[in-house]
Order: sequence, then C-alpha cells, then structure tokens
Amino acid sequence: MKIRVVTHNKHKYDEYKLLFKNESVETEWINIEYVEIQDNDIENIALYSLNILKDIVKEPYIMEDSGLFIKSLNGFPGPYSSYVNKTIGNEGILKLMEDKINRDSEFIAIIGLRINGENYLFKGITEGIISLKISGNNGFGYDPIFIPKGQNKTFAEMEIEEKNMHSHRMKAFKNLIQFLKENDFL
Ligand code: ITT
Repeated sequence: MKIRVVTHNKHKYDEYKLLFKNESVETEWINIEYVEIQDNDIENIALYSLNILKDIVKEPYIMEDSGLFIKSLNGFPGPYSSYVNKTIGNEGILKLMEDKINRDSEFIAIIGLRINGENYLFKGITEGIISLKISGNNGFGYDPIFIPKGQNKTFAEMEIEEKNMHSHRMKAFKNLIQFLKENDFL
C-alpha cells in the first residue's frame, strides 16, 4: 500500500516516512499549495483540509494539523501555532513564559485520512514542559523548547527515531495504523 503525505513541512514528512517504513508502508511526499482555514479547533481545520484535497490528491492520503497548547497561557498558541512560530518564534514564547511557574504544555496532532471516499481523524497528545532556554538543533518549530514528560532533553536534542518514540505525531499515527489494520487496509 502507498499513502500520500500532504504537508509543506519536510521535517513532518521525514518523521512520517520513518513511522510508515516501520509498518512497511510506502509513502509519497505531496507538497502543494492549498487553502488552510483558520479555526479555534484543529479538528475542524483537518476536516476542512481533507475535503479541499480530495479533488487534488489521489487517495489514500493523510494530512495533519497540530499545535502546542501551553497551560499557563490558556492554550496559546494552539491552533495558531504555525503563525506564532513564524512571527514571535521560540524566543517570543520564552519571553511570554518568563514569570510563569507552571510550564506544563501539550503537543496535539490530528491526522486526517482520506480513504475509499471517506474522511477519518486520529488524535495524539504528548504532555511535557516548556524549557527555560532554547536547546538543540534537530527538528522544527517548537522542538527546541519542548521537553516531553519523563525525559530530560528537548525534542530538538533528539534524533528522529527518539522523537518518534515520544511525539504526538507518533501517537496519532498509532491510532491511524490500528484503524488501517482493523479495516483490512493493511
Ligand atoms: P503543514 O500544515 O503544511 O503540514 P505546518 O508546519 O504549517 O505544515 P501545522 O499547520 O500543523 O504544520 O502547524 C503546526 C505548527 O505547530 C508547526 O508549524 C510548528 O510550529 C508546530 N509543531 C507541530 N508539531 C510540531 C513538532 O513535532 N515539533 C515542533 N513544532 C511542532
């Protein structure tokens, strides 16, 4: 089976490529321009994108909407993670967190799957904390400031294999694989 992975983000694709490889599923990176809506709910964003893509991308395909939700900032940047990352970046987030004692946060990923003319969503959540300083050079986005629960380094200090053992993406992916197996697609 081959699954198309729709994303502009090469790092995201590389993480999926490895996850799918371990399940012996072939992948193809689809990097195309399409309209992404803004909404307070990342599940709505994923569903909307799935529907837009159905006339453009051959099935089966997945896309993902994800975000970082910081407790003491009432869930900010959440659905606006991509925009906030491009504008104030990790330094901006650390600044907003300067006087915060509670540094709990969650990464949430929603994978949208289109197969046999139907849409499906799969969720993954990884709890962690916002680090006190930026560290690590791997990965993308908020990786240099996110330490997953039970670990002592940021995602950006991990190789892809190690990040894939803890990430929200991997957890949503596991739910996706379970669905594909249960429904005899795999
Ligand atoms: P596509 O929409 O094209 O897939 P994107 O990077 O814009 O790529 P999102 O719209 O899902 O992805 O935005 C999620 C943002 O949240 C992303 O740009 C990062 O800033 C952040 N993010 C999500 N997952 C992350 C991860 O595993 N590590 C670090 N930052 C992450």
